[in-house]
Amino acid sequence: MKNILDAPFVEEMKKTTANMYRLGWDERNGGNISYMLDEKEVAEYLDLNNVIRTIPTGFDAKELIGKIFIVTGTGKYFKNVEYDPENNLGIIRIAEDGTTAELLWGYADGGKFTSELPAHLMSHISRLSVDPENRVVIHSHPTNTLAMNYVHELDEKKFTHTLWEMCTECIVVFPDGVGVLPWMLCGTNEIGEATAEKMKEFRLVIWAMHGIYGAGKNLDEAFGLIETVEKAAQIYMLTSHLPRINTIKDKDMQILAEAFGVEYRKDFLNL
Ligand code: 2HA
Ligand code: ZN
Repeated sequence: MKNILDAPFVEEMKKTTANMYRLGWDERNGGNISYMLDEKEVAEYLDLNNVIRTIPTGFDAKELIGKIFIVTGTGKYFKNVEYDPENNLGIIRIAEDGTTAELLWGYADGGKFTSELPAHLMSHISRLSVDPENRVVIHSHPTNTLAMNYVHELDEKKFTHTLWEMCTECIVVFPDGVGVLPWMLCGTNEIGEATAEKMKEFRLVIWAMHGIYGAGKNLDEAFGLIETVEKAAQIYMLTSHLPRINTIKDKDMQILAEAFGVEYRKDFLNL
């Protein structure tokens, strides 16, 4: 059996959480990540018959029975993951009943998965229904994205349109746009269900005045989506109080989307 601390997926989680912490997006215990792993790969590092303990999830994820995820721990700090993965991360498998998580590794101090597990697992189910390759869901509190929530209308079309206008590549990176949820209580099944509903349509979902969710087939893709939104939001926050002299026009965005051959939300442009 190989050493789990050398597993590429543990290494990736360490690097991603450290990176996000240093970008200032994941203060204290802010943010969480879930990453679906390949059973055969995990079996190189862990005895899959050895369940350390079981933890109720509080909802039914029958679509994910048997699936294995590496997930950040509740109350844990992204800052600390790289130094102490075994306490700050856990590897769980969704049990046969669909409502229990079997701990295969991690949460070594008796901890458990993020309080946002419902939003994560329900989002996995939604994304998998439209993209069987989806593996990763990331939640984060990126600074400018959050700032923009306070000064921009929280309308999906208007919010996406503004982000697309802020950098030439935005419409190419997230042609499907950004879903927006109103402020809601976090950590609940309700916000999980609302996020998952949006995730059928969008890979990015804003939680108003809280943060963002991004989904993708790997950590790079999910992170890169959030990073691109955050960059656009930064340009917006640097310029929105100044007279606008130039802009990317809707026609330009259409030309871009067509040149790159992406399926974009035509109804989000005013052509
Ligand atoms: O895990 O970000 O939304 C801390 C959070 C909750
Ligand atoms: Zn949060």
